[in-house]
Amino acid sequence: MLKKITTVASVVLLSALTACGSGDGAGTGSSGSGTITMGFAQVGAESGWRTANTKSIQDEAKAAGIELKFSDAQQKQENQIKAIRSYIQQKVSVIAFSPVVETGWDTVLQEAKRANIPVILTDRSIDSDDTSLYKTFLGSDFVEEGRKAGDWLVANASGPTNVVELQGTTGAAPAIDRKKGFEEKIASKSDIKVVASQTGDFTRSGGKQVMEAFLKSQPKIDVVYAHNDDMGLGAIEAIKAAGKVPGKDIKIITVDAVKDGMQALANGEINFIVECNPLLGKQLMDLTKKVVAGEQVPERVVTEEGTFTQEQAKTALPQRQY
Ligand code: GYE
Repeated sequence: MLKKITTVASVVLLSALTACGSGDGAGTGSSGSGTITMGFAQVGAESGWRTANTKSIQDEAKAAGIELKFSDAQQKQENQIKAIRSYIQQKVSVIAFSPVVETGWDTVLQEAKRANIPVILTDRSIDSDDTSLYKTFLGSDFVEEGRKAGDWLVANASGPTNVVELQGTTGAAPAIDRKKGFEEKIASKSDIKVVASQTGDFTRSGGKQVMEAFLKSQPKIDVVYAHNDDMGLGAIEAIKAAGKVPGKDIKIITVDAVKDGMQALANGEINFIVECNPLLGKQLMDLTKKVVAGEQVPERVVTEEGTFTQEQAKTALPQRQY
């Protein structure tokens, strides 16, 4: 349907070497027919971002002639581990996945390593000391995204400002890092305070529910910082239901910049969005081909992204692809 942007990211070479020091490559790396097979263990279908990410991976696998085995873990680590084990059994050429949470991956990734199947992390990373468990990590700098959100608030807040935070999935890299980067920046202004912070699981319904509770328990809320658009959109519903005006009575900052978020920004209901680009499919397939060919790949590939104000959203919306 839609053509993919191919210039979404820049390659940052933190190291000229692959993350795997052993240099054992991908084995034969392809099935008997010579076709590369990829087992992809997706997080779930929790947000507009995820929908766009899944489509990008499916479209670009097709375009690259890579046979894709795709699974949706419904935001549960145990499901992702099961999917990875089944890909090992099926002897795929490459396993790629977006880890729902940061920790608890070493055992299953050691199994993949023993089977000589290379692993590529995409979108979210893992927290492990053993960098030989994966070849490369392709995705955004989530701490930087949090910093951009914090910078905007520091520049735009006037007087004592009470913030409520809607966190992403507990234990997920983007939830941990977006919180961290934001806190780092607002620390410079003592009158900006996070008065409540809770997970909305990156979903619209989660954001709505948590915001309803915040509106009841917090006497003064000036700003919502939501770790993604979907939770921000859920918060908008809760704010309206409480008889307040989103974007005016309560300002809203989100991350992602998917179409629904950008529309709300252009309409004045969200005040600022930090972009996080989901179109990782093309780069993932390029990296996969290199890894299978035994070529060296950078250990980290960072996605390039910006931010949007309400005026910028109005201009960008007609060309927005997702
Ligand atoms: O921001 C959120 C999704 O991991 C970057 O996951 C991704 C995040 C994205 O559910 O909308």
